[in-house]
Amino acid sequence: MSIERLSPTASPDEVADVLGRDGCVVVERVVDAAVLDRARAELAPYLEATPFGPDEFSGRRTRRTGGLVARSATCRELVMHPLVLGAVRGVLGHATSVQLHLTQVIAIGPDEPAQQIHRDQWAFDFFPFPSGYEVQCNTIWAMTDFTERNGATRVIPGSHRDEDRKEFAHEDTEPAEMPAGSVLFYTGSLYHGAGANRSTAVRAGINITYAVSWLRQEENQYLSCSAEIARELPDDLLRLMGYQRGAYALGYVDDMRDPLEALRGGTAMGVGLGDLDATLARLRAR
Ligand SMILES: O=C(O)CCC(=O)C(=O)O
Ligand SMILES: [Fe+2]
Repeated sequence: MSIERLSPTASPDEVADVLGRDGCVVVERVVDAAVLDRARAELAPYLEATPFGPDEFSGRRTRRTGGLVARSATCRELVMHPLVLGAVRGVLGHATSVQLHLTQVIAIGPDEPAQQIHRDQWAFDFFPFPSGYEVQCNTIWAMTDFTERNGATRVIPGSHRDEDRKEFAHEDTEPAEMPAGSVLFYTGSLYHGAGANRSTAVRAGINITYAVSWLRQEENQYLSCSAEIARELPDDLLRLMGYQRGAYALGYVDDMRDPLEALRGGTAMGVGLGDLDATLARLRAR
C-alpha cells in the first residue's frame, strides 16, 4: 500500500476519510514554504540553543525544540490551521473535545540513524486502545523538503489496524517524501519513525499533535507557555491548549471555575462541555 497524496484543496473530511482508511496521508503544499521560513526565523534563537537528544529514540544528532505556541506566532497559525483542525475533529469526533498534545520542531542532523518504528500512542503508558479507537491525530509540517535521503518520516500505511507492539523491518516502511510546506497526517496508532539522514543537511519538520481531551498532554501547555503570554492569546487557541474542561469535569479550577475564566481572573463556573445526561443517553443508544 502506498501513501495517499492529496492536493491542498482537499476538504477536512477527505483527509479524515483517508486517515480512517490508511492511518496516514500527505497533503502537498498546504502553505507556501515562506510560511515555514517565517516560523524558522521566529524560532532561530531557540533552535540554535537546543541540545541534541539524550538517547537513541530522541536522536543523538537530532534537536527537538518545543514550546512553539509561546515562541512563534506563525506556529500558532499552524496549530489552528482549519484543514488540520477539521481533519483532527473528524478522526477524534467520538470524544467530547480535543486538545493540543505537543508542538515540536524536529531537526534531524546528518548521519542520524533511523528511529525505531513505533506508535505515538505508546506514550500513554502502552495502554492497549481498541483497534479503530483513535485517541491521537498528528501532523508533521515539512520545513525543508522531506526526501528519502534526508530522513523523511517512514510510515507503514494501513498499520493503524495492526496488532499492538508489533515489530517491523525497514523494508516494510515507505518514506513520506514531500516538498516544504506540505503536511504528513498520521494517527497515534500508525506505525512510523523518523528516517535516517544520509544527506549533508538538516531535515526539519514541525510536529504538532492533538489528542482526545481526557488524556494527559505530552507537552505541558500550562508551563510551556507562561500565563502572561497565554493571557494575550485568542480564546479558541487557549481552549485547544487545555483551557477548557475536557468532557464534563476534567480540568476545572478550584470551585469548579472554568479554566479560561480562571486564567483571565474571573469567577464564573461555566458548564462542562459534555452534558452528562445527554452523553450517557448517546452512549446507551449506540
Ligand atoms: O521526525 C520524524 O520524522 C518523526 C519523529 C517521530 O516519529 C517521533 O519522534 O515520535
Ligand atoms: Fe513518532
